[in-house]
Amino acid sequence: MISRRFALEAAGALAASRLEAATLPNFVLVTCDDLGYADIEPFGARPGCTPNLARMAREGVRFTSFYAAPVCSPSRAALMTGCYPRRVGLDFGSWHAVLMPGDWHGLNPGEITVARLLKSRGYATACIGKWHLGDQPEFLPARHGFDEYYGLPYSNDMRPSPKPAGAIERPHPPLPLLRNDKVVREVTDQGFLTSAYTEEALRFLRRSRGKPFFLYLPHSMVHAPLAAGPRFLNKTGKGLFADALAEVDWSVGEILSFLERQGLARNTLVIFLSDNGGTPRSNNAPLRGNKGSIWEGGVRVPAIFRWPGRIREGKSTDEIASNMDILPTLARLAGAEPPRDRKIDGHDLWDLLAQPGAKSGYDAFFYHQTTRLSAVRAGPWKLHTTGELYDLAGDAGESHNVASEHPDVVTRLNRKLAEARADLGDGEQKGPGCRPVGKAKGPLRFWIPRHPDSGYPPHAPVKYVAGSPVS
Ligand SMILES: [Ca+2]
Repeated sequence: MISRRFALEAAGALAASRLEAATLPNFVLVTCDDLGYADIEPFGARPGCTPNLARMAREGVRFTSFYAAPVCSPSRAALMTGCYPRRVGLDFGSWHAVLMPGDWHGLNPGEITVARLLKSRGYATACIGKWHLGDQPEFLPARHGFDEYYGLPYSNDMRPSPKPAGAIERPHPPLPLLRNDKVVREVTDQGFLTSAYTEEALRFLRRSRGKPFFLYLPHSMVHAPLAAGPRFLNKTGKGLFADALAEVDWSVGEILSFLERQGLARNTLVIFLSDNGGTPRSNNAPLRGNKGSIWEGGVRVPAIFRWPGRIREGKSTDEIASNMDILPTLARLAGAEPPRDRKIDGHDLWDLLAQPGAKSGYDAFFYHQTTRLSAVRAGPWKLHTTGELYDLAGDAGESHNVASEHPDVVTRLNRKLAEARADLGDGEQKGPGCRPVGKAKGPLRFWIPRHPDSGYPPHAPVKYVAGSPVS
């Protein structure tokens, strides 16, 4: 009897867990690298240039004040952890603004990523594309909650260079295309990347039916050097940037079509973001500045959320949101408990997605340019630490400093900046709210031995010396 009762209970528990798995939503998070605010149709680009993203916006919610960090590694740290990059030690790389090949820094394996939270709820998880949160084995996606990884561990410009060895522009070996922790291809011509990522993503989705899934698809494009596959190269008539972007848009379309064909669209939240503002080749209008700066053009990115039948359709919100909000939002939808033993800076976006007139969770949003606390936004007001104040509601281009007209606002926002300094510090001075960056135990490895012209012996072991650059 006991064993029969146990069997019945076990069967009941299994049925309940299956039922839960059937109702847990799926998540697809696609990012484009260095895509400017107005590079895509729903944010002002020419009609017809990104039809699939236009459709996503028609069928979902567009965020017009969505923030990221101004460069790759910090932005991805915020996206994965729900925290300001500075809180997790990745506001700056170890010797450059972002992490470099063979870097001894990376996302601390003790951090809790959105993938790890979802995995704890039974999700199948995959990262397919550019990681850029550390290329040493202890920092790769497998150590951060992803079942599978396929892609480049860092930026696609960290490749062989004709420049002589120097502090920053060091020649690199070909790009390593990784499958989990093995190099499967040495990449020089990047034209196949977008389609390879897409095919890999579709294979993961096919394999994952029957389980809730989280697909993170961070495209390497449209970060320079630009490349497009044969079906897209020279097809737009608008240059290589437009060709590469058209292929990313195609990739989004492939994912949406797959979800529809499989009857998964109504149970899948699809999110599209850029990781930082556009470079000068992008259209950031009406914003000022570019990638790397904390002018709006460096950090305000296009963002679209689509979930037919579950969130608002064809709507937009100008409320402050950020890529730090992905973790709390997905955690809530998956019934996962966000970490309580540490501070998370992001906010749950559900109300903004589902309810008209909902308000931002941010009473203040802070801008860091690498290690420097550089500005704060509260409502429509943005105060730079230089003392300039802009009313972004009427002046998104930050052209008219109104500090002298609104001393009360300046005082209030300076108080916010002081709170941020007390928490996270500023510049070299870390605050009590900063957690340690991940540090490789060494010896450091290069996935592909360095180029013989790099000035480094190609197979020499690389030694990690605490606090100093790799030599
Ligand atoms: Ca980027």
